[in-house]
Amino acid sequence: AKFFKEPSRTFSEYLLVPGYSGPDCTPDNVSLKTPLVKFKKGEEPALSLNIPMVSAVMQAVSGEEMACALSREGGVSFIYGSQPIESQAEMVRNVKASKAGFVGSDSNLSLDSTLADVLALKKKTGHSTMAVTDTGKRDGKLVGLVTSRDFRESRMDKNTKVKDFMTAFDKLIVGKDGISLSEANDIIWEHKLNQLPIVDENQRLKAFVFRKDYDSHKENPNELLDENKRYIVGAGINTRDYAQRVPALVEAGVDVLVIDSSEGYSCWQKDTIQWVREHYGDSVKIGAGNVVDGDGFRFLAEAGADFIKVGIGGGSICITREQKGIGRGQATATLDVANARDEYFKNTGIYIPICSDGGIVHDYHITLALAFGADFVMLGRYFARFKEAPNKRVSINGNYMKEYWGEGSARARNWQRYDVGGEGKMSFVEGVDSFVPYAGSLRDNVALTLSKIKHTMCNCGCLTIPELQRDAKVTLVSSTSIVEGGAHDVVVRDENVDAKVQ
Ligand code: MZP
Repeated sequence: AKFFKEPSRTFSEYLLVPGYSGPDCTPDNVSLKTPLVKFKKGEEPALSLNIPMVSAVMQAVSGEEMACALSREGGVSFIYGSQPIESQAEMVRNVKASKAGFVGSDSNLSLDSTLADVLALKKKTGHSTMAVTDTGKRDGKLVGLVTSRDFRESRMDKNTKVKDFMTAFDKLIVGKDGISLSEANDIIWEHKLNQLPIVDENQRLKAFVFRKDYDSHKENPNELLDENKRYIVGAGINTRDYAQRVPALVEAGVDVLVIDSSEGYSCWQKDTIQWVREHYGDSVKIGAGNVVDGDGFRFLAEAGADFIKVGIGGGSICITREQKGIGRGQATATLDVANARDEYFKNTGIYIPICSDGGIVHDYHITLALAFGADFVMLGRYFARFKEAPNKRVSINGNYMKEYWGEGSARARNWQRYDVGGEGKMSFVEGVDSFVPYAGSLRDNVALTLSKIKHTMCNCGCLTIPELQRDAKVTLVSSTSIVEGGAHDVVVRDENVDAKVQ
């Protein structure tokens, strides 16, 4: 056997050492833009992310709502592939048909405006969704949300009023009919929501109430849209049914594919990429993985992958290392693959982005992954906690939790992800079924995470991800200094315990 000289390590074993921060080194000046697919030296990638975060190809994580919410913040979701081809394609189609941009109350639309007014404004602005207030002034009052689907599905008279046709949504979440505006606002503030959908007795959406300070009409500067102001969305595929699945996803408008597999250094991945190239040339973008060393990277790079995912066994719900004894510490794997990527770029002039997938526990792990050479990270547990994830919210001992299960668990039964040829069935589980604490809206949480990443980058004296990859100083920490990193040698104040002044 070949033995690696160094032990494989995880992100928790490292810290960043500050670099010089000049006067321009402020969070506002940090850009987190990063390539999603490969590009030639001197050229721009066909697809980039505005934030270095994508959501995992998992049933518990990446559905339609997640895809819209994450794209709105500048990242991309990969809609899970462990479902029938038609339903996955339908999800992609719905994301592409979803809104892209708001017309706020300054549009002068009101609930009393007619369909003709809305259509005229829609045409003028090119937006497919509109937020409509009851007053035409931005005063935080009742707001309706109108999507293009409402218009398609309805055969309404052009004189129909907005308040009468905002009923065409087919999915819903929270809220109840007959709620007063002040009640709605209380709920919004209590639960730190940005918006509260109001549904009728048939659970169909009637309206949204927005938080008072919610700037519904202002574009998010990170929002990720390609042509026609549509959200960018990805989808996972496998190495068995790609000849049927890929055409359906492409027809639905998918922007980028990824072969979702626990082990990507295989002939099956090469065959899948080749099939895509034969049928679509370079017009369909396809990532591959997962690999954990330079050999795996070079194989998939030669096979034509547009990006390459790194990571085996580090996922929070993953028991692959226990079950099969394969894997590698995520920090070491990322560094090794990043070095192979840089070498490949030097030799060929082609830059292939790499994605560190799984095992991100703290926000600073993302910054470390980038410093270790990742171009972006894929997260499952992190996104599964949000209300936009398709998993159920449950209450356990009075605490809200979200269900989170691995693709290799008996619940997901995604044998294709663990396919090593032979008969198509699951022989043993490689993932668990679990819960994660509910954390509210994606938007609030992602904003906080990005703020931490930007602050850390400023401490390192870096304003871009390539600068961080090049200039970051990283130190290994001893187990004793890890203890020093938390609160220590103090009794942390417990709010439930009274401290009487003596
Ligand atoms: P995490 O963000 O929850 O730590 O890890 C998410 C990643 O774990 C996924 O993107 C995928 O690569 C991997 N995964 C998903 N299901 C399993 C499993 O059941 C798994 N073993 O390892």
